[in-house]
Parts: sequence; C-alpha cells; structure tokens
Amino acid sequence: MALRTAITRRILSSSSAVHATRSMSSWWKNVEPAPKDPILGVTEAFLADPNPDKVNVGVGAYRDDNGKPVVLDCVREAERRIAGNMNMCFDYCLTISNFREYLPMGGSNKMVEETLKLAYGDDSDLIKDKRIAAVQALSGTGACRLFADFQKRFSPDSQIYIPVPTWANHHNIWRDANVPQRTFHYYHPESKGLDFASLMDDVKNAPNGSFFLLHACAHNPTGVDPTVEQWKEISYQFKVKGHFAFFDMAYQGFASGDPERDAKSIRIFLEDGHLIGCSQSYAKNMGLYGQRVGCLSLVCEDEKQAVAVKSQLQQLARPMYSNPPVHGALIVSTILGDPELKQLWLKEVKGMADRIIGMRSALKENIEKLGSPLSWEHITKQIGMFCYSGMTPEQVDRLTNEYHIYMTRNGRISMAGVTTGNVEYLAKAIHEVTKGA
Ligand code: PLA
Repeated sequence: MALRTAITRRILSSSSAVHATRSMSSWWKNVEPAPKDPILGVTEAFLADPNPDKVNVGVGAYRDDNGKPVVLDCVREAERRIAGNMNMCFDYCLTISNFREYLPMGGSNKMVEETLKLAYGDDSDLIKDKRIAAVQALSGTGACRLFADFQKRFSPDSQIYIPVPTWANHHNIWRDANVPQRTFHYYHPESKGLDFASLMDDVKNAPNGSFFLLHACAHNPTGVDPTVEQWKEISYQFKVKGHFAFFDMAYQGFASGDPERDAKSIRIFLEDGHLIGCSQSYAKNMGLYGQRVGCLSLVCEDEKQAVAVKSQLQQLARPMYSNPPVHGALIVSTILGDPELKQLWLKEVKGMADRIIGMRSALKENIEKLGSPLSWEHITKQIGMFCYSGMTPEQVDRLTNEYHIYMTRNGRISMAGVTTGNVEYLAKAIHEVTKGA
C-alpha cells in the first residue's frame, strides 16, 4: 500500500513537472519586443555610440557649458543639511530621527505645501481656504498618470483632448489609464508658431465639459506658448464651454527664468474661477530628474470636497506604489522652506534658463553664418528647453548616422544639451542636412 502510494506520487510529480515545464515555457511566448521609446530610446542609442564627437540633444536634461550634468548648489546644500540632520523639518513625519521611514500615502505635507505656493501663488486664497487636494507624486509623469487614473475612476465616460504635437508620453499615460484621446490643433508648421485660430475652434467645437491637457509653459516639443492675451481668451472660452483644464507644468522657471512668470497661464485660469488640475515636477527646474519628485493638485469647490478628493488620490496611490520616495521631497522642502536657499534656487533656475537662451542665439547665428538659405528665426522665438527645428525624420537620421548627433526624429533639439563647445559642429551638421531642402 505504502509502495503504491509512493509510486503514484512519483508518477504524479514527474508528470506535473513535465506539465509545469511546458506551461512555463509558454507563458510569455506571445510577447514581442516593445517598440523603442522615441525619447529615452535616443539616450540608449547615444550611449551605445563609441564616437568621441557624439552629441546628445535628445532627452530634455540640462547640461552645463561643458556638457556635464548639473547638481544645483541649493541641492548640494540641502543634502548637506539632510545628511547632517540639520534640515528644518516641519513635517510631522520628517523628524530628524525617522526621516527614512515611509511617508504617508500622499507624501510630504511640507513639500506639497511649498509646491502649491509655486503654482498657485504665495498668497493664494485657495491654499488658505484649503480648497486644493494635493499629493506628492512620482515626478511629472506620475502626477499625470495619477490624474488620468482619477479621471477614469470619477468621470469614466470622459475623454482627454491633447495638443498636436505633445510630449509623446502623454499619449501612453492616458492610453494606459483607458481614457479615450482626442486631439486639438496647437502648432502651425508653416509659421512654426501657435495655430491659435484652429486651437480656439477646437475648444469651441469640443462637447461642453470636456477635459483638456494644457502645457503651462515651455510647451514640449514645440517651444511655442500662447501669449498672455491668448491665454486669457483660452480661459474665457473654457469658461463658456465648461471645460476642465489640466495643466502639465514640467518646466516652471525654464521658460522665462522666473517660476512666478511661468505660472501666469495657471493664474489666469484661477482668476477666472476655473477648478483646474495641475501636475508639477522638480526634475528640470531643480535638476532632481532621478529623485522622481513632483505633485498633483486639483482645485475643489470647498475644503470638504478637497479632503474627499485627496483621500481618493491616496487610495489610487496605495495599490500602485503605496507612498512616494522621501529623499527628493526632503531636498525640495529643505530648499523651499528656507528663504536663503530658495533665493539661491531662483538664481540657479534663472542661470539655467539664460544659458539656454544664449545657446539659442549662438545656434541661430552659427547656422546663418554658414549661409543657410532657410529661416532660423524660430530658434530664438521658441522658448524653454526645446527647439522644434522643422527638420524631417530623414534629415534627423542623417544627423545621427553621419554626424553622431542624437535627437528625436520629430526634429526636436534639446537646447539644454547645446554648449559653446558643440554649437558650431551642430550648426554645420544642421546646415549640411538642410541646405538642399
Ligand atoms: N511633462 C512634460 C511635458 C515633459 O516634457 C516631461 C519630461 C514630463 C512631463 C515628465 O517629467 P518627469 O516625470 O521626469 O518629471 N520630458 C523629458 C523626459 C524631459 C522624458 O521624456 O521623460 C523629455 O525629454 O521630453
């Protein structure tokens, strides 16, 4: 009896082993390689190129004039204070003894408080009246995604209107949140400026109460922003139509050099009484790319609604990543909570924006000096981190294959990667691939 049981068990276990091997080998057999990311894939190709003269103007990552990544002085000082436990912690959870513990699901209250001031203004009544539901997010991408999931959950039949063109990942974010996408006109290829008339038509023709994604400043990839007057008209028309504006503000300070000025679009909407949503990121303006620190905020009718909305945002976060990382939040709250460090940060943001503006002029002048028959006015007219050059994918391919210059195939140049050392080379290569066009 015992023998029979043992044999049966052996047969069973060996046949289930065969079965297990078979099913294991078939689990992922239908998985095809994913297409390369149009932006981060460029970095991968750049890193794989052994050529010493290679230039990376793909991803929007700020470099100093020697082409080196930058850690801001205000960040270094904040990290010194954090390491020495000297940081000014106002958060109940960020006390000196426990700051490596979990943050709450909504992140650091102090970081969120300071971040809201940047978007909504130091003296914002909305902040005073506690009408803003806000949580720390995994940088700008995480904030957009959290909002997209929130939109799906609480307005399940809604769609999102996205500008043409936009940051490529916007499409992925709302797609993965299962929110249907529509587009609205934004860029005018001939003038290389804003297609304001078509934009306004699309706003008017969208069903009342539609959701729109707007870039608060330094539009990516075009570098084209509406003027203050145009923002006022857009806001007015949104009011008439009862549309919802979701602002992606990934470059506050990078457009004009002044974070306050760059928040103008948002302030115009607030003056008109819109209940907006906003994604903020410290990747670019504090150079905290890999720290993944940002914020999602939604303006509510009153404090009660804000409490409810925040609790739902936290509930969305809990099964995804539970709570956001602490170190970046500490850096931000240490800098913005200290008037001296905040001043230093403002100076450094301006320094980064000014270097980019300087490189715009240098690139334009260098291409013109070579006798290019084309107009390059748009290089200096556009604003923020990117120049939407107007080059075709084939011209970009030539830049990469013949000159080892890496950029996205939509013709976007990250001006933050242009330096006095490479601007001449870049101009020459651009001239060579465009002169016959
Ligand atoms: N929103 C916009 C408009 C962006 O351009 C970016 C980053 C983000 C959000 C997200 O930034 P974050 O999650 O790092 O805060 N765009 C970059 C990088 C700089 C990228 O593609 O991820 C770009 O090169 O376009």
